[in-house]
Amino acid sequence: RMTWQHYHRAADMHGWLDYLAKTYPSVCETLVIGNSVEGRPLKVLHIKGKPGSPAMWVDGGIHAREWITSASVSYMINELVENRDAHSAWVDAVDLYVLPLANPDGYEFSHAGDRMWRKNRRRGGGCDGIDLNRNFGYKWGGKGAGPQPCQEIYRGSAPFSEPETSAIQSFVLARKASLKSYLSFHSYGQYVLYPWGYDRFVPPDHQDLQRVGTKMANAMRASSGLSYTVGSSAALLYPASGGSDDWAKGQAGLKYAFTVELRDTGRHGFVLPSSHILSSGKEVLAAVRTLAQEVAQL
Ligand code: 0X9
Ligand code: ZN
Repeated sequence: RMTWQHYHRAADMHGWLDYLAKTYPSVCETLVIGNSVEGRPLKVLHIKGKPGSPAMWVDGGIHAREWITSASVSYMINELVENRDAHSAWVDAVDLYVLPLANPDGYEFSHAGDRMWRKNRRRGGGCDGIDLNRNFGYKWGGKGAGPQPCQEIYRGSAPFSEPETSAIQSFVLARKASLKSYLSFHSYGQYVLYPWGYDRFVPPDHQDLQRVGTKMANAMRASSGLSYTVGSSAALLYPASGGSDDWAKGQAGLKYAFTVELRDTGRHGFVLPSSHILSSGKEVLAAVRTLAQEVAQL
């Protein structure tokens, strides 16, 4: 069982995913899609829909210090598995693939070493770590991604040089016929962002993304009362190339690619008190439900 009073360590979260799969084998299964630089599993929970359902990808924790994302995504998982009947109207209609801890080494380092760590834990000569959200292979190495290992936004030596991004790439490409959406949770700022992130352009179907993004933001506000700003990533935030969302849309061809920046708007920033886990988790559930309804045309 998991509690929502505090943030958990990586081994705890992984053990709990295995417990869910063991306890509810008809509802979900765990899939190890690869291993991190330090050898931790990249563990996906597949929450099964009816056979032939459209599939969705959800990840949290690409950035180590953004603890609220892994905790909130875990809350959503728990709700959908332990209390599936309450959500079956939409959970039956989609195949959900959820990776709560996309950067387990960085997450652990942010607990035991440096609370403000962002990157993965690839060892370098002078500085350690690659920014996994600059390492995806669409417009890799463009604006807002650094060539120097000591930068917080270091892109790595090549697209998908890191096992964490490369595992996501392989998994998504293998299922790209059924995957319809890609949703990455980050913090902070309270934004619903859609491509492009690499520069201030929008894709041809940007009106669909704006419409669905607005629905997600409305659902989150209905859940918690907090406001989320919707818009294209580079225009609203800053240009940053090599992100997961741009790759999912631009290369893998998944129409609905979003990055959601969870709470807050700067008071606590990355160091968000654990008292927010429950209400942030409910927002995540509301956002994913809204996207599922769109993807499954409910
Ligand atoms: O800069 C990032 O990677 C994200 N913000 S964060 O504060 N969590 O680091 C925003 C990413 C938006 N998407 C792209 N730029 N592709
Ligand atoms: Zn982030």
